[in-house]
Amino acid sequence: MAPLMEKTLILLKPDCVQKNLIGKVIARFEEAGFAIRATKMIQLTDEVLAEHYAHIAEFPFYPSVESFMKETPVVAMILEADNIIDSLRDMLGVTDCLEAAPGTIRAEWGSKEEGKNKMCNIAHASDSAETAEVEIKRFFSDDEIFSY
Ligand code: FUP
Repeated sequence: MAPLMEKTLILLKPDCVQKNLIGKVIARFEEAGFAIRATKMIQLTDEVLAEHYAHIAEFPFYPSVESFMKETPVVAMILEADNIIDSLRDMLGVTDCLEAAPGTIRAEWGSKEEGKNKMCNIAHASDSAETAEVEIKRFFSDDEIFSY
């Protein structure tokens, strides 16, 4: 694929925070050569979750996702690299931690517990350039984003 400098929005979810894996996950990002352009810890609210997860709002599992995502603060980040949207989602693995390829973050650290395996999956990453643009604006103001 031709190089294309992209930014993506990451949320390190409450299971990542509760398992003390923030440092290990960020180390994987840095080892991959992804530049950290912004980061902060935030407590998610019902309002922001309703926007962020509008595409799953009608599913019966949404209330569980909403309460899980408020269990602890999350770490929001903007990362930048060539083709990072695809490479970061490859590094994470698919949504279901039981199905995620060996070596991916979700296979290694996500929940294998029935009922939690799709929800407690360590991190969110934007799924397209269009989504990344909207999600970056949702969580960060311009003065919180750095290029260096
Ligand atoms: P992803 O892009 O991998 O974060 O996955 P989705 O956008 O499809 O899912 C959004 C959120 O819903 C994720 F946090 C996982 C959760 N989810 C469930 O809890 N159960 C499901 O069956 C599917 C998704």
